[in-house]
Amino acid sequence: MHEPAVPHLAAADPEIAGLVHAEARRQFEKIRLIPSENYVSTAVLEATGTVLTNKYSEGYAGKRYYEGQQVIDPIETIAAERAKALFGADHANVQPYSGSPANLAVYLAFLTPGDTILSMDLPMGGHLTHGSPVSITGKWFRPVHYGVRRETGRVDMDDVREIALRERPKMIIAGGTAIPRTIEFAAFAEIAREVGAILLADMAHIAGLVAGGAHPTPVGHADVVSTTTHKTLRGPRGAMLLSTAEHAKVIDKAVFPGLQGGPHNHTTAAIAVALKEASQPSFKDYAANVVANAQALGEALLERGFDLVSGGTDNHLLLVDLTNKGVTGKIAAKALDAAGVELNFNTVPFDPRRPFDPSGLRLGSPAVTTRGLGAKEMVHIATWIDEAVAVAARAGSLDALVEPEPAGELARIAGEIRELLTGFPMPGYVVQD
Ligand code: DSN
Repeated sequence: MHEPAVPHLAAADPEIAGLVHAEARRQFEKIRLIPSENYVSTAVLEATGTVLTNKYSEGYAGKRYYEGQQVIDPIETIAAERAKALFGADHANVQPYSGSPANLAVYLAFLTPGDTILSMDLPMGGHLTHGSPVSITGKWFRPVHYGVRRETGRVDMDDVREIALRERPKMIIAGGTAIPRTIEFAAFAEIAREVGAILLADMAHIAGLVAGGAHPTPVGHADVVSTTTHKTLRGPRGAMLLSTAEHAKVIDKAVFPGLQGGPHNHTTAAIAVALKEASQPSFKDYAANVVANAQALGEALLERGFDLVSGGTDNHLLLVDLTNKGVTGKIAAKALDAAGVELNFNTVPFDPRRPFDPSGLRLGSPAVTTRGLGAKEMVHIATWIDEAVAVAARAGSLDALVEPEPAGELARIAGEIRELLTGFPMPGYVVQD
């Protein structure tokens, strides 16, 4: 059942309490490979469930628009100071509600509608808020994009420089959501300086690796760094903006009153707790293990004939092109979910298929690493993925997955996974039945 226990919720609203327990159990019994997800500690869970949710605090510590900030001010100050210390930044704003508003605040701080931005194209591994045509950032600004090279699956910094010199963007964004290789922040900074652009580093996916020393930091290179707090960083759902002292004021004004109202104080407290956890020596081991596990999983998948974009990974994330397996990402992801392996279908660079039914899968190691799984288990996981993808390919359609033969085979794998995971405790769940 869910831990901490929710007896009052169970009494007041058994329907929702039942669903909370069901989700806790689902998370316990599945191999969770969505690279942007994790398991937070019980301390972080507790912080998110406190009376801090009752308080409005528009403004910043010492300058609020509501009374009664005697406790909230120190909480937000502690969170910001911990963020600055952990990442070595001059300034931290811990109020953004999540990654998209954090990025939007940066646009508001530095750009006016119609300005050009240079960022990674969404189908190449970028993010919606990096100028996708369906996002406000693509509708109100003028995005130009870089991608990866077809032969290498990697960003070529000469290509980025060439586009920047041609298009003269006002802002360059480094980072994305499906990048399996090291992001060259220093090279991005050099290009940004050359063309007089602001550099925004979106390190949402890799913030925990940066904190744990397993990926080079963008701090010291980028003018502004945006990050969510709930991915590899292993905090509550939220976000932060880090900046140089020069940009502190304009960033703060953009977040509030520019874009948002009152900060979510229970989230701020939980961010502070997560940042304290991330500053402990054990977090360095976690970050190193995240990368080691992703690489072990990648090797085991390559041995089973899977085609990895860029041939492997430097970080927590793997992008698999399933074209050679004769099955689409969507059918494979659905089959894997039934088999107890949770990941997401994803476009691969130069994907000929549509985003809602693309050629690839995106997977990663943060959550399984938090559970304590290691290199040996990564080989088991690769075997199960291989088996489930083969079932999906034989079935050939979503409808056929529920027929007795594929469904039985997928249920067999799910049973083996449940068995394995009983040996790996999960914060947020206690086995009771
Ligand atoms: N939705 C996040 C991800 O899964 O990568 C990005 O915002």
